[in-house]
Amino acid sequence: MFDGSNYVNELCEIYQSAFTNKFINIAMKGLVYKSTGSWYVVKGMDDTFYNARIKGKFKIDDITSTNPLAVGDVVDFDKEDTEEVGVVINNIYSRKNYITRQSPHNKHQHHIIAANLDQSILFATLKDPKTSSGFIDRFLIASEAYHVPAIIVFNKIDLYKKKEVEKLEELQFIYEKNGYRVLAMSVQQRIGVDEVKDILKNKITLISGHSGVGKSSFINIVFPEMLLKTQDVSEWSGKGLHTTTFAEMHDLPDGGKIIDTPGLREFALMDIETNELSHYFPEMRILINDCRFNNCLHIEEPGCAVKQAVEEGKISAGRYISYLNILGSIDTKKW
Ligand SMILES: Nc1nc2c(ncn2[C@@H]2O[C@H](COP(=O)(O)OP(=O)(O)OP(=O)(O)O)[C@@H](O)[C@H]2O)c(=O)[nH]1
Ligand SMILES: [Mg+2]
Ligand SMILES: [Zn+2]
Repeated sequence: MFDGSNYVNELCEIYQSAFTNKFINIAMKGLVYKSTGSWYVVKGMDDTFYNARIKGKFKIDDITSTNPLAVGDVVDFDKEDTEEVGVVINNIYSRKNYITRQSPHNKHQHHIIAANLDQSILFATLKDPKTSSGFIDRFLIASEAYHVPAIIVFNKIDLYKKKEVEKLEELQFIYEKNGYRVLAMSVQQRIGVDEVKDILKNKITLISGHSGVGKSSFINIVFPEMLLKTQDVSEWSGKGLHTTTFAEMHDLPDGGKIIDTPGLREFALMDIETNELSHYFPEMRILINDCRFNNCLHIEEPGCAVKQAVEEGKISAGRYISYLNILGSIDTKKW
């Protein structure tokens, strides 16, 4: 397995030797810890945080994105002579991976959530607010497509009544069967938090999910030294009241890094072709070669192994419905 922290560390070491030899005295390599879209916070090799801007246009990874630079990017920067506080980023290193979503302003543009990740944890809740299975599936597909291992954590289990507990068991069964790790947690009651904390050790982890699911609360509870802003549940209106405004990376005291993100309202997928969608459902991926037609979209085609597995209950009906919904939403227009 390719380890993100090693990747970043290696790049950093290469630079450090140049830096300590006073090879270059104002240029430095760093890691983006915060990105607002117009300015950035970068941690340099000297362990100092710098406010940074970018100069010129960057385009890497061959995608059109609204933000050229994201949390997790490895960059080179210069200390500006004219401005004492700020530094200027002049190079981005190619990314090991990244997760994007559709830009809220332009549906044909990507918005990069974070780069160079070891894993992503999706925080979901079945109450206050409710995370739909469709949202979970979209997130998992993006993680599959960008090769970022995904874990699902259901938070706020203290609020779950019989109905939600049954739903949790059902979802846990379905996702675990498909190879995803699923954990149940209550940040408020301190149930299951240590298990989630253990997953973070020495990894770069993206924490994602709807607004109000408890991402920042979790980070505050397990790493009290970091105290981030959280929102009061009574203020949760479900209407874009995001307390975490920008994605931000934090160093964990025992090694590793965590990226807190603003709540996502929806998760629209980018750049996925209709004929490759089923490849991102592990339970469908293994059956694709058994379909009669090699261009089978698993809708109404005769001899479809996926459809048969759904009928036999081997593939969950809910996951198949997600598949059909996502298939229907894929924009086939090329821009
Ligand atoms: N009952 C209950 N409430 C919780 C739990 N975890 C968090 N909360 C509450 O949920 C509310 C939202 O928590 P946040 O941590 O701000 O949520 P967030 O995911 O960071 O939200 P955004 O920053 O908007 O994306 C706060 O009032 C928390 O106190 C839990 O396990 N149980
Ligand atoms: Mg938050
Ligand atoms: Zn098929």
